[in-house]
Amino acid sequence: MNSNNSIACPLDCFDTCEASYNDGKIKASSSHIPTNKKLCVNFAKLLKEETFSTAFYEKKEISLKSALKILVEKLKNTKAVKTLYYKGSGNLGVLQSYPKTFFAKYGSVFTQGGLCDNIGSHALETSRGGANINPPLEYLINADVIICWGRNFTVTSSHMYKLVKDKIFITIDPMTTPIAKKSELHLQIKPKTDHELALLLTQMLYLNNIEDKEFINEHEGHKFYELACKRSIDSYIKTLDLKIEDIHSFINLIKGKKIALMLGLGAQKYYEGASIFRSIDSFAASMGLHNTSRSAGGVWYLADGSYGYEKQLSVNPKKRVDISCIDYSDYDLVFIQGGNVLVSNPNTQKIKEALKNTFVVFFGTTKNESCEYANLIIPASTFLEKKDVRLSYGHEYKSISYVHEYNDDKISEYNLSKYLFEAFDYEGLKEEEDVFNYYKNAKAKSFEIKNYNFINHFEIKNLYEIKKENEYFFITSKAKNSLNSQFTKDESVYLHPNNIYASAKRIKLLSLYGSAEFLVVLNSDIREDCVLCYSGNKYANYLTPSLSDEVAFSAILQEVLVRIELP
Ligand SMILES: Nc1nc2c(c(=O)[nH]1)N[C@H]1C(S)=C(S)[C@@H](COP(=O)(O)OP(=O)(O)OC[C@H]3O[C@@H](n4cnc5c(=O)[nH]c(N)nc54)[C@H](O)[C@@H]3O)O[C@H]1N2
Ligand SMILES: Nc1nc2c(c(=O)[nH]1)N[C@H]1C(S)=C(S)[C@@H](COP(=O)(O)OP(=O)(O)OC[C@H]3O[C@@H](n4cnc5c(=O)[nH]c(N)nc54)[C@H](O)[C@@H]3O)O[C@H]1N2
Ligand code: SF4
Ligand SMILES: [Mo]
Repeated sequence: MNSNNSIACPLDCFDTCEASYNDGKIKASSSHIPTNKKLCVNFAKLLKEETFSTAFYEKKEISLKSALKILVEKLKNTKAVKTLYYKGSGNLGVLQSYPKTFFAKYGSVFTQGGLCDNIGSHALETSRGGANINPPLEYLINADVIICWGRNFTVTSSHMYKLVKDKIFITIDPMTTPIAKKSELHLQIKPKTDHELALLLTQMLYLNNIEDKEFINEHEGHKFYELACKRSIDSYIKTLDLKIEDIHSFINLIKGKKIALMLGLGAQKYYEGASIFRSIDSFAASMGLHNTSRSAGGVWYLADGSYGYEKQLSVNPKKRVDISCIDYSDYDLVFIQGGNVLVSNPNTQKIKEALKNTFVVFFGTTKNESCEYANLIIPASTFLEKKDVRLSYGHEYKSISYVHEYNDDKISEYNLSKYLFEAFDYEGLKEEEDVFNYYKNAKAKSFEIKNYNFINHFEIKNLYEIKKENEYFFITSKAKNSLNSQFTKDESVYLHPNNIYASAKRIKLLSLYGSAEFLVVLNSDIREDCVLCYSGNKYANYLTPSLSDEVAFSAILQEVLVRIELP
């Protein structure tokens, strides 16, 4: 399938598209099933993006050679335990992990947990005996009804959506997303009430006698049902802000049908996000979605794309620090690869202050907000200038990139690692060709879920119980025309037109963790008790907590309530 002219889209996206490169012309692949002859607006922007053409030291242009010398000198004169290695998700190719192998050997502190799917992934791994994997794409195509639960399906995986666009959809989301508008049923629940909905729906499965008795008996699933029965149907309906008719409609739509459940990040961005996620997955298990005798439907999430491969660049750093609570000023040198910490990580104000007090090395392709604080910028080769393999977290099709353009003023992740290994006289760097060929040719183990564990106990502090009248839930999710902090900038806050601040041009949002001003945009797709800022909004994370969740060391970007003031 992959000829030597193929290119993999490097962006952090479910679809993992593939294209071809001929004499500078780029064309979407027709043989890569998810791509299906189309690329997206973000890919088009990536191609037009202005990338670094030189290195910088203290904001002055220098040669790549000088920049690498400064890096080596700095690393040699700094205690390794006082350095931090940070990898963002600007390029998701497998070879992007090469620098990890140097920094682990050198002794840098690494991050643990994540800003993204990690809480949900931890939950699914806990329930499913260690594996977070998706069923084959064919099972999605064979489903009758697709439930989008906290996943902005048409926007964040537009190619996967196009493969199934004519199915019946149900959406569970506090926002009226585009897929909610296309759905037969939209359950517009309050944020952070998904566990309650999962319990209510489980009760209804049993009442309608449509639970998967065989799977439940085999895996002690009755304990989850007992948990579900601790509250009455009426009391769930009240706190969820739904009507009982909605729940009957849900059951009628799924009865006797092949169901695919598309899980997104939405329900897991909270302190007890793992328990919330396990509740949803246990509901799915009660419906029989993990029953191995199925050949249609199942549960999809941001799966571990490398599951079933022998990890080629895995490392074992001596120390790790939670990504959501890094104090950058604890380190004498911070190496940031392919990330925009100032915009993407929680508690922007704290990061801003801390970055001023350390030596920051930025290794990336383009200028971003974090570069403002970089003492040294090392220009990374773009995805057209290096080879790589992309494994997908959305489906089982990988895509391959060969080298199509050349530029000696930049350096690839492999070549930087090679340079550093040599400068430090380290041994053991794996050959780029070997790692590339392994991932290109190896076939991952096939899909299976072993030893399913239903959740049977949790304690969750409900945000709606502590929310005051003048406070709002803070929703922060993905936008169509940007890829996290890359490409289009949207610095607005979105409010429902009935919000008492609807007539203001600008407002200030305040949380326990910080405050910032925003331009106001009105949109009736948002619940009246919520406000929304898209990912990449450079003010959004002034409001979010630098705290980790209960079990996965990960960011809890929506475990926060906000107040509004006029600026
Ligand atoms: N165009 C585009 N595509 C992208 C990205 C991008 O930036 N732009 N980013 C990529 C990345 S990094 C990722 S991780 C994926 C993420 O893809 P998705 O999982 O689709 O990501 P989100 O947009 O964060 O959240 C999904 C939905 O959760 C809803 N939500 C918020 N709170 C709750 C809640 O409490 N309960 C429920 N049920 N729903 C809730 C939001 O309203 C939103 O519609 O997308 C990838 N694809
Ligand atoms: N408020 C809020 N915050 C969020 C989110 C949200 O929904 N709301 N979403 C979170 C999620 S899910 C994620 S995944 C993170 C993403 O956050 P980040 O990891 O910060 O990712 P990006 O914003 O895409 O920044 C990527 C940077 O990588 C660099 N880059 C691109 N290609 C390459 C390359 O080939 N090599 C190197 N070395 N560098 C490259 C570019 O310079 C670019 O600026 O943000 C998280 N933060
Ligand atoms: S849909 Fe995703 S993978 Fe496909 S081209 Fe766009 S950003 Fe890349
Ligand atoms: Mo993400």
